[in-house]
Amino acid sequence: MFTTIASDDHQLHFPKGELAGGTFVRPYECPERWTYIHDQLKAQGHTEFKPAQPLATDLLQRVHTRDYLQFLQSAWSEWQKEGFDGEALPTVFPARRMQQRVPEYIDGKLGYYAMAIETAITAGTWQAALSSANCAVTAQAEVSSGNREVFALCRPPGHHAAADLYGGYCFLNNAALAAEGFLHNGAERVVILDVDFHHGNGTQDIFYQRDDVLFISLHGDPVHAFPHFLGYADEIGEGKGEGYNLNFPMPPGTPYSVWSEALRNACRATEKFSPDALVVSLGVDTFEKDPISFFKLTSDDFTDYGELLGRLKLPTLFVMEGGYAVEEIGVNTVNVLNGFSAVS
Ligand code: SP5
Ligand code: ZN
Repeated sequence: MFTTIASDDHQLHFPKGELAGGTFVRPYECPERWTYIHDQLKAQGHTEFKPAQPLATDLLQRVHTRDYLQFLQSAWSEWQKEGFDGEALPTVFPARRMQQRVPEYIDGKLGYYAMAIETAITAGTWQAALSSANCAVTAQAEVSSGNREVFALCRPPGHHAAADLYGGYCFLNNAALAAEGFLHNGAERVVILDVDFHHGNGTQDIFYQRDDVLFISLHGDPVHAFPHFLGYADEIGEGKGEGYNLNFPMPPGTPYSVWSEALRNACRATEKFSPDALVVSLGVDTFEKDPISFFKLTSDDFTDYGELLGRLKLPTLFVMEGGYAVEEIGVNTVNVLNGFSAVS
């Protein structure tokens, strides 16, 4: 039975709008995602829930810059001070051939720190993001103290957030914080395996020059898929991090037969690295019915790959990332955990 670390604070982040396809739509990343997963965990006997402890605070500055953390905390009040009616969204960016300096005015700050514009900042966003990070680090502590079945039900997700970038529904990088937690608790090497449909650009960037965290990501080819500007196969790490970043971009329509071969390769690389802990960035937007993604995994495939992960026999932490087929998100997520349990 899995122990789940979760926080009701996720509800504090519920933007009304997301710019998609040229119109404002209700955000795909919505509070019901959490509820469907929560309810399915209970329905399938994973009845142990523990609250998040404020354990992320000490680790935040290992992952994020001081100025970025300050920005996230004050963005909503700075936006409100201007008397704007809507939610805080960026409109202008430090693109090529422009200054990379932090402006003072909130419009400029939003553009400076954003990597995408679909993600609104609202009144409760900081508290929700901080609690989500606390879920991840509390869950990491639970694994470090010997629990073999731990799930961090994080919302908002984290893998698109870099040291000083938010977007793609992410603000604080929960998986990166958990990896830092493992290192702080005595681990020498950690693997972060990102199976969300989207490339974990934030996580990759955070550990790109390091050899103590191997980052592996299976995702939609950036030529076709968000976040479009990172996630190519030739991104292998830099400096002493060279060789410690592994990307498996895959094309539209990719079925489980192909995806699972990439996962087997990822598992071999994980075993070769011989980590003390494994963090799984668990997005279930690889599902065939996901509204914004293009892989073709079925609900049963999630159970199957949960087993592949269980066979690694590593201290493992599952951290929730994406998944937008809301009615099936609970079943698909719990299937991974059940597959893992069945063999571990
Ligand atoms: C954590 C996570 O999964 N973040 C994903 C953020 C994706 N945001 C923008 C996606 C735009 C996709 N547009 C494709 C529409 C196809 N109908
Ligand atoms: Zn995703």
